[in-house]
Amino acid sequence: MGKIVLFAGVDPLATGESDYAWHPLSVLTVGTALKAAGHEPVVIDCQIDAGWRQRLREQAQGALYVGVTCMTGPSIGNVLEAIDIVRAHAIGVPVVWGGYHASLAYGGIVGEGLAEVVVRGPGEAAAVALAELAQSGGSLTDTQALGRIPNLAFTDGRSELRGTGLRPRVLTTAYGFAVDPDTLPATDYSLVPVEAYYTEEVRDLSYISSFGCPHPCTFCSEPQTSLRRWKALGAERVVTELEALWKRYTPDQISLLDPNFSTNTARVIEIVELMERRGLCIQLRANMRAKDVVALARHIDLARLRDVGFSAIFVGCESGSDRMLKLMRKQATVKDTVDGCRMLSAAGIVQLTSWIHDLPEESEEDSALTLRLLQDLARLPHNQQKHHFFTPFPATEMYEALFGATEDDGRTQRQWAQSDTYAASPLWAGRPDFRRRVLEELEDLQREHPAVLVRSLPRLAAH
Ligand code: B12
Repeated sequence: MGKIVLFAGVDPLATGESDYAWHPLSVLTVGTALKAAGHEPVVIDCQIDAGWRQRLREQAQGALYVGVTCMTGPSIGNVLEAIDIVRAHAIGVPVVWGGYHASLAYGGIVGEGLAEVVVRGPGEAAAVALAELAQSGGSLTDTQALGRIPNLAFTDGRSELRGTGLRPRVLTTAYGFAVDPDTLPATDYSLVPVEAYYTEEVRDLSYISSFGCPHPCTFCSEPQTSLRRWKALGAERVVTELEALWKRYTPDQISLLDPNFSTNTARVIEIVELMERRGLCIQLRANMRAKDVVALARHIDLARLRDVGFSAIFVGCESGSDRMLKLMRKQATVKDTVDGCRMLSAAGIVQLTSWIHDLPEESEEDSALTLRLLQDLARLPHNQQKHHFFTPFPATEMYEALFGATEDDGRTQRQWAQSDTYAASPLWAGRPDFRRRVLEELEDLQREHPAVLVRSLPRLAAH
């Protein structure tokens, strides 16, 4: 069985988004599937490996393929550098690009000839099928063989008229999202040196228990990747795995990176009850919608969540204007945000709220409503806020309303690498005066409540 090199390009330390490294679940899940199928995955993560370029140069030689992954934004630059290394030092070794950015901007990647194959969406089965194809002497440019593997994009070398000109023709295979995750093996963390991600201040371990999201929010890419479906590991398995990870790797917190951990409130309650029955208290952080928090509180005292370890809940609030929430199809109201935050606060749980400013069509009045709400929430115990300026992400409804179909936009990956919600992206500078005014108000808020604004404020575009 052959070697597959998996390169993780997301580097929040380099961009200042985080002061600790995050375990790269994207390549861990794919690597786990490859290992379970008898292959030899080698993970290279630029976050924790300063010598990654040299290691990649050596490891890529003789690999069945090199898989790369990243999100839209600066980490694309790392992936492009990794691809250059493979092309220069492992001639003939194919490149397979998967993950969030590739799933959304696959047309551009294939069109630029950066990867032989793009894997769209869930990648475990495709990664194994590609390894088997390469192992059996097949080629990752054999369009007939590729055509039999779901979730791929590639070119047959022909050209077609797209957008403003002739581009390589992009072929895609059927897109599947609905594999039962309970059939997947438990993520094999031994593929990375888990403790190398810990710092003196925090020993954080990443874990994921469910995939996809049923909501149609227009700024978010999840509706495109999950097709608004949701699938989850059963409560019993989640609790058993969390307990094992807690004991084996002794983190001081586990981050549940589900797009929306609370999609099924009955599952959340089952998890809490199982943890209670097993006498567990594991420090947990999770994403929940405010509306789900309110729904949960109808069936369970939120203090029970806190008592089994739920210490911080990330809540995507986005705006304090119902008009904007409706426009972005958030399927929730400002009242949900207020109620959800108050309930978490009363239970002693930190609310890590996230906000988007200068949305398209956002008026001064909408913005004033948001700023007023921020003031109110900042007075709640355990309220924290993270602020972003709107940046359109590929294939989202909002991006396509502004620029037309992502597949035809002609953007290069170098251009996409400039996408950034903190440092003002040249892809979308927004309204500078609007942003300046919001920043002034946020600076006032920060002076008044320094502990509430957890990250540095977003920056304006440089002129
Ligand atoms: C954890 C996380 C982070 C962590 C990343 C940690 C890390 N080392 O990976 C941090 C906090 C750093 C982060 C940052 C950002 N994030 Co983020 N993040 C997430 C989150 C919560 C979970 C991602 C995850 O690990 N999923 C679990 C894994 C298993 O899923 P996966 O990566 O998709 O992998 C599967 C497939 O894609 C595929 N696959 C993946 N890679 C590969 C590779 C190969 C070779 C193959 C074959 C297959 C394959 O197979 C896997 C298994 O099925 C998501 C999800 C969400 N909806 O909220 C957002 C999300 C991915 N992030 C998002 C955004 C917008 C960002 C930021 C751009 C925000 C910003 N600051 O502007 C930054 C960019 C970071 C950077 N520097 O590039 C968006 C994605 C937008 C996009 N177009 O990429 C999401 C979807 C959130 C949202 N709803 O908008 N993020």
